[in-house]
Amino acid sequence: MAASIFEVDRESLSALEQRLQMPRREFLQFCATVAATLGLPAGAEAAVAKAVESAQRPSVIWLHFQECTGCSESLLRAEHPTIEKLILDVISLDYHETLMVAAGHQAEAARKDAMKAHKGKYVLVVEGAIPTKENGIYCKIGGHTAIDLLKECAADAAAVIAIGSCASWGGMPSTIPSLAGADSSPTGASGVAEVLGKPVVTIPGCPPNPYNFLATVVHFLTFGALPPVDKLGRPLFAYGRLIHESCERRAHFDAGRFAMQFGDEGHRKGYCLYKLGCKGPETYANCPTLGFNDVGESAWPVACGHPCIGCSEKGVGFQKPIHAVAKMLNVVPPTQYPRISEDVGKGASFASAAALAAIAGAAAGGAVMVAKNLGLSHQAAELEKAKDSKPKAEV
Ligand code: FSX
Ligand code: SF4
Ligand code: F3S
Repeated sequence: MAASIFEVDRESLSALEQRLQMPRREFLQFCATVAATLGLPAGAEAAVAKAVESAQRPSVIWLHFQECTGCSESLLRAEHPTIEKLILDVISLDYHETLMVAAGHQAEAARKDAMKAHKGKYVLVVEGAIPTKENGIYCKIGGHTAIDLLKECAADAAAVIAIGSCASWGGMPSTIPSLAGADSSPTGASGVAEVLGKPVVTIPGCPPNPYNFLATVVHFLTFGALPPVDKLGRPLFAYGRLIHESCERRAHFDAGRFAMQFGDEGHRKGYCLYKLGCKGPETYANCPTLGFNDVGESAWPVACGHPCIGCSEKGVGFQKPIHAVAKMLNVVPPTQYPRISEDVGKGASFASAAALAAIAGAAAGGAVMVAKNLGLSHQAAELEKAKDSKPKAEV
């Protein structure tokens, strides 16, 4: 039988309650949430609780390069349960430029001391992109370029985690300006793996969900290893599925009900945001199932009415225009869509659509229809339709 979370020693739970100043119920809920986020089997929450409760507090060195510090902010500003308490309890944050009191030479000394004391055992977390043009002169800390600092700190690290899209693949600083002739970012902003020339664990997102980072750290504590990742180094528990696969508006996509403009009827009714540029069909992340700000599943960009911009996906976020329609990666859309609002008895019925599809038959015919339906080409018709369907005076 699987171990139960209630088997966790009561005494150690009391000690933990004191240490974290967090009711044990909240702590146990947190362990169950992390175990579920990691996709672990039933009973694994007990192992998570034990690992956190007896945490060896691995030393963490946290570097900041080209970024906005939103990754640290989102991690430390979470409200319920107080994630920062947990994160600061399970790790020993020995160097973090934004949070540490030390400055200048003292800060440099803290980094060197932690690296020496925990050689081969510390976890290196990198936030921000690394500018590589002109030998890295665009980001220097304590007289060293980001390139040199990264290489020096990574050399003796037990694990390297790139947090945020900037550190994962360049993120916002890697945006190519729309200047004539520009084919790369002005500073050559790059991801950690690219600069180190070896794969690292990446937690992309701008900012990433703090639970994805915390769950990765807890996995390291519980199993002594980082979680399984995809070819871009992203933990599969968080980035194994397309957003489009778990989106709550998906039924509208399948039924062909789209918002065509912000504030139109479809938008007000919560229809699919594909035609407003939603990049859910080409972005791998668990935003719809995890949500942000500890308020449940409905707190994420699409639920709030804005298309996903693909902030976590290399080649999509900060690279493709926000309102350009997404590429369908692995989901084939239906070939026939009804209009957003259809009068009874008008337009294509399911049967006639099926007959039409059968006549069109060939894949080529289907592809033309898909292109037509998914493009913005019938926006004008939709607007006309909306005008016609304005409520008429009662008779
Ligand atoms: Fe980048 Fe994180 Fe976006 Fe900001 O720093 S992923 S710009 S949220 O803070 O690195
Ligand atoms: Fe959701 Fe976007 Fe997919 Fe529509 S296109 S179902 S809004 S993820
Ligand atoms: Fe980013 Fe899209 Fe999630 S914009 S936060 S990947 S919904």
